[in-house]
Amino acid sequence: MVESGDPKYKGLRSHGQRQGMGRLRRANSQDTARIGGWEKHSDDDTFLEKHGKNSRRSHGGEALLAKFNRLAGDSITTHTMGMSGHVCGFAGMTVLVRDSEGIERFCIVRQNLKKRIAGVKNPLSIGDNVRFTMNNDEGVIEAVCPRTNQLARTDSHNRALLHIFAANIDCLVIVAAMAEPELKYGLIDRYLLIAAYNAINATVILTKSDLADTATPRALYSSLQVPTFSASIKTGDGIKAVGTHLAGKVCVFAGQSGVGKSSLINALYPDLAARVGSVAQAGHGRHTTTSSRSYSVANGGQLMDTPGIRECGITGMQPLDVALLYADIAAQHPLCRFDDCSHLHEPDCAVQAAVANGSIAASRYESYRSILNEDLATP
Ligand SMILES: Nc1nc2c(ncn2[C@@H]2O[C@H](COP(=O)(O)OP(=O)(O)O)[C@@H](O)[C@H]2O)c(=O)[nH]1
Ligand SMILES: [Mg+2]
Ligand SMILES: [Zn+2]
Repeated sequence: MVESGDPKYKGLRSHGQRQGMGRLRRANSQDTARIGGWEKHSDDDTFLEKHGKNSRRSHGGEALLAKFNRLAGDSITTHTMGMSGHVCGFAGMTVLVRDSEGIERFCIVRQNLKKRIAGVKNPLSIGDNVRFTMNNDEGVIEAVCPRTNQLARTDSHNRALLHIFAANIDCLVIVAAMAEPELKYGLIDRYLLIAAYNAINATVILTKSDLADTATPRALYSSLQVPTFSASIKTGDGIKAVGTHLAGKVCVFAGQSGVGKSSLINALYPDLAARVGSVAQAGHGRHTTTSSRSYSVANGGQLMDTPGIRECGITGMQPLDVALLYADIAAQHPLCRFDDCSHLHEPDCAVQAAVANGSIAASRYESYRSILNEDLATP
């Protein structure tokens, strides 16, 4: 019922098509958390620790995406072969593919496709659009389509090896609570930076709006052109609006533990809990619990459960990347005296002037400075 009638699954999303087209069906339930760890990977207690100054991992950003797409593009002759589907999970050597009718099948990967896409730990990621053929009862993935974006990092032991956690993400849903735990502007800013660096749209959801007024952070992130919502499962505030905004999109939820991700997801997708049980049964008893997984949800979108957002970090970036990807800072950058102004100590710095007169929020400059001074400092 959920997948089969949905136009989203009738074919591949074309390269570059970022926005979904599903419609909200129901998104205002106030059910309490009951999926129980479906998004086991998305809690971010350790985010700041792991990506402090000791972490020097690079995830490579656009160059690595371009490399993947070049390799994937080499298989272009097979892009019309067989049937289309997208990768939604893994079990051992096999890949779970959801076809255009919403049917999930385990597939093996054609050996020459594996060889072609070398240098990555797994040639395929959840979210990849693939072409597959049926060989008797066995699905075989023949080709992978170019990606619009990916969440990735290099291996900590082998920098030539790339881990890709998710591909073709429409929206990074940054969840932050107004209280319990206290609102952390810096964490929101880091996620926004990761999203921008990886060409992923982001949305901020300010949860527990029943505990504190969301006006200040809402105004701040809205002014940065980030769709920003307040939400509460206690009062129902924002649930419908968030559901409408996310309808049809492929989403990764990120946020600290306890901010209300599970509660929000249950409120948005009341049908998911029931289905996750049966999804886990799929694949002929094989376990799918150890790696990334994506689920289709009632509004035509997908929910990705992946450790990637926790692990990809920001350490591959150059200070100038950060300056240019912070929208408010980038807007002032051309007015600085020096072209390569770091906005930390230079004279005639327009960014520092804007912070002083309040047109750049102090919290934004603080997180920018902390990223440059701590995460990206040369040891
Ligand atoms: N007051 C209030 N509490 C909430 C809200 N959403 C979630 N909570 C509570 O916050 C706690 C953590 O929620 P949970 O969904 O497990 O957070 P997660 O760790 O991000 O998945 C639970 O005790 C929830 O009942 C909300 O909108 N308002
Ligand atoms: Mg949770
Ligand atoms: Zn400057």
